[in-house]
Amino acid sequence: MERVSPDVRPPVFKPKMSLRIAVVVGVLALGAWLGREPVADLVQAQSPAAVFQLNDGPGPWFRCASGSGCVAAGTQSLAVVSPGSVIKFIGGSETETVHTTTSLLWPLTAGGADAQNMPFDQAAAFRGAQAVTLNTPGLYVFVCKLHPFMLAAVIVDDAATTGLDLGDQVRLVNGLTVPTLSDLGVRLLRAFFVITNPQNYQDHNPATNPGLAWQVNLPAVDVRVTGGVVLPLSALSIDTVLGGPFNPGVAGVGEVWVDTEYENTAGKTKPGTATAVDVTTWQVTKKAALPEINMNNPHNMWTDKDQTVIYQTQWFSNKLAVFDRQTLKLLRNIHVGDAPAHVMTRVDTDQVHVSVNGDDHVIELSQIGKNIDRRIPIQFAGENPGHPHAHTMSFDGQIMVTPNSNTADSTRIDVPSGSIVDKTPTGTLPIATGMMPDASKYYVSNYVDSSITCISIGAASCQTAGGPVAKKNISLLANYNPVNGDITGPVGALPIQTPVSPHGKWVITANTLTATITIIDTATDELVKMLPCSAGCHGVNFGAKAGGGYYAYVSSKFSNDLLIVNPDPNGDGSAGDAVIAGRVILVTGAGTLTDDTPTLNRGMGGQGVLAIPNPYNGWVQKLPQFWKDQLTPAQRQPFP
Ligand SMILES: [Cu+2]
Repeated sequence: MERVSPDVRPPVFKPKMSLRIAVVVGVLALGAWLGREPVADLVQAQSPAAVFQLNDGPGPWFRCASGSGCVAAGTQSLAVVSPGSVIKFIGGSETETVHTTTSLLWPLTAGGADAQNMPFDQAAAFRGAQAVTLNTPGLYVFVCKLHPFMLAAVIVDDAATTGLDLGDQVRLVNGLTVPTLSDLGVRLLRAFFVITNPQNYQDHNPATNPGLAWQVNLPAVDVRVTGGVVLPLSALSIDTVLGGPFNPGVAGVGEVWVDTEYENTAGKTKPGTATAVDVTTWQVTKKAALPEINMNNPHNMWTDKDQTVIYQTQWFSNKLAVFDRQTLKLLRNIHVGDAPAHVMTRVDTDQVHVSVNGDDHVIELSQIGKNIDRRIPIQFAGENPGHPHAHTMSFDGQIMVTPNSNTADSTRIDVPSGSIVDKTPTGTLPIATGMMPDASKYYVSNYVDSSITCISIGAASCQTAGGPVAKKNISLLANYNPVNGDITGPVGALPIQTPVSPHGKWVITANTLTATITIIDTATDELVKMLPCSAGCHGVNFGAKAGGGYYAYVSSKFSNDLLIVNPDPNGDGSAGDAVIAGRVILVTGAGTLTDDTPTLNRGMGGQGVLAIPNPYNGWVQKLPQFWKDQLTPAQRQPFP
């Protein structure tokens, strides 16, 4: 069992007797933390006590904008209120798309019941306002089911107790219940303070962070946790050193694009750029901000069969942008529907499929996005919208699968007819999919459950010790004790992208909470490896390695780096020897072609990843000769 390196696994907080001292100056500390208002004013119930403005970020996507409960605490997404307070969420002029304000976790009553009015959710993503009254003291976290890095936290504090009440236990929306004073509770709290403040993101660039320090200072305020223990929240602060850039020993083929979704530039108000790394030199060669369309949160990309354009979703908008891969010239900006998330092509026609995350369908467009050809529903009439996120297409263009984040299931579609063939229940908040190169089975990552659902297409193909089964749940937390933090094997919490390698041997998953990469061997459908990644790792995609084999490229939201994973250094087909082979900083350099000037959060927000040339079975066979010539015979035919 290897240990995760210190830059991704900050010291786990262990309760100590010395901390079990009620701090009599707690109220004063809170006053100092707030720095502006006496506590007495804050605990006055008002209606609403906190108004969260939903916005396109980055950082405080749920920004506490008004109300006596808003506190400045190294985050703008936290409110402290008294019991009986009304909390309001407004999806108005500050965001271009729809969202949900869904309970991620909430406290339990003294009797062990859910806090009143919990869980809070909506049947579909909305524009407009939502409100909820919070009565039970403790910690509440709200999340957008479409964009699950959008977070708001509310502490309902009983003024009669010492320290801000986080509650004895919290329950996650999937039912998992843990003490607030537990490893998982602590990880979630820390993650909240990192995610909601871009100043807490990791800067792996020695040019701007010479000591490669990573410090996250939580407020010096006392909180009351499990068993009435009072401790300073600042005990959970992070102070460590990050890894710097280094190049892999073996070059890649072509280039890799990363959506640096949180990078701000001078020429537009909305965040996000698409960054290209030449993987033969590991230099950042291109960065597209598309200021002429105020490109909004570029999230995921794909390319046409000739590898000439980049299809670029804008996740906080309703449009798909298409730009020239070499010149960055904008070709098209097409309305496709609310919160377009992922994009892939259909290999038999080179048509384009965009998942409409804020709605109930996938949009099919003609080549280069010239026209909208079809609207393909992903659920049956009368059902709640599925809010599909990262769909995957099969090698032959015949099958599409979607993870439906709103309805906890996955849809399989027959693409030529556009009809639903199957719907399979998954875990809570399924967000991404990956498919075998022969379409024998696919994998769905379940964000809140921290699991992967293997689903067979046709004959039972999900492997177990007792033989193949139709469906299998692969827990990413089986080797983790959420209370004491013990890790006894590969672990991943809050998994996101989960592609299958072009030759079908491995499933590689980026796990955003634990900052770990986990690898499943498709021959057993068991976890075989864990590697460290940067804060909020999110995107994974494969690209060809010079001379044969593959790299997996991993992006991280709360960081400015791209990691290069060599899944199989000894070439034996097993990923048990996988290593981090390199790290590239995603900021512009002297030779970078760009259409705008980066200003803030430079290179940050890593999400969608796309390798050129496209190495996947079905697509690789259609590459222009120029690209085929750079691949080995096995790469040109990855799945015999
Ligand atoms: Cu959202």
